[in-house]
Amino acid sequence: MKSIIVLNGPNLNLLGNREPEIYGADTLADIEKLCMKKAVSLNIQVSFFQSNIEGELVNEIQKSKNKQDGIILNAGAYTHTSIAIMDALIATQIPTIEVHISNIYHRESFRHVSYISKATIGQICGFGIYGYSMALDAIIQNNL
Ligand code: CA2
Repeated sequence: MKSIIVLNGPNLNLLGNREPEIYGADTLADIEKLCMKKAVSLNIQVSFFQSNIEGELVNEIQKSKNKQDGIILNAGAYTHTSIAIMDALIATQIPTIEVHISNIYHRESFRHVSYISKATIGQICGFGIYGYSMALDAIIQNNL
């Protein structure tokens, strides 16, 4: 059975508490529930990790090598700054899809740049938490 890890970066643990006009009212627990449901329908295993710390996300990406078949990654604000996360993804060579809840291209110009997209298959943004479910579909359709 294929195994996918869903990684969430800084402040995504706060979802549902603030800025619902941008991120909606759903929480991180709701994202995990949605992914679990999708995983059942796709007959895959899914696991989750969230951290506010860049190095912990790098560690988790490194640990995924030879354990995970794919990564779904919302790196939060590290998307726009982190060469370290980009390098970890390139080093591990695991197929990765980048997800953003909001449409980053409708927002401030500093959010229009993604360092990690250099290391990912593709990006899904602007569809709220359903982007995670779409990413699981896409990574399986991509025939890892
Ligand atoms: O749209 C996304 O998913 C983002 O990755 C979310 C990041 C943001 O820095 C990216 O530019 C786009 C921020 C997540 C912070 O989420 C919060 C949720 C509630 C309250 C405060 C922040």
